[in-house]
Amino acid sequence: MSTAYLGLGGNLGDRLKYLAGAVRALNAEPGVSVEKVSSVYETTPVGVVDQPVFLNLAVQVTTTLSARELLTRCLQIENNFGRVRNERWGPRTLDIDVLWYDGNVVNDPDLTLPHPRMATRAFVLVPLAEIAPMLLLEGMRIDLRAASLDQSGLRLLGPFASLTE
Ligand code: GSY
Repeated sequence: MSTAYLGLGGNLGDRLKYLAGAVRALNAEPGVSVEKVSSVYETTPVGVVDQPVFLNLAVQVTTTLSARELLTRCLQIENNFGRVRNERWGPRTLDIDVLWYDGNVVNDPDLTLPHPRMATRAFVLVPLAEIAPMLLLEGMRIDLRAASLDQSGLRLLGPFASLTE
């Protein structure tokens, strides 16, 4: 059994409904069990800034799938939620990034682990620090790394369960 952390986000349509549906869909995947879900944050877009604000959260899963199989299932769930891949950094109904998988380091064209941009993104690290504060990224605890980032673009909406029940 492996442990993985995923970052979820979206900035089109009923963002909360898509996030809730994605968490449910992940948990319904054979070989995947969602163990922890962070709070939901509304976050200012990073990269292409002229687009709607995002909702972001992080989840911990345990899984019997390989990292690549898990990535494939995440891409399938994105597609099922109407994700259309137009612009690389553009708006999307749902994005699911595999952030970390058992501490594995992978540098393949289709999969990079840990996720290459997670260390500098407050919209990834702040939710992740809630559910995995002691996780080490390049030898530094996630919660300390998150605390060192500018969090002015983040607004805590509340616990996932209370927003989606
Ligand atoms: O990498 C995920 C998609 N994405 C996001 C996001 O999820 N949240 C925020 N705040 N900005 C983003 N820019 C991109 S691309």
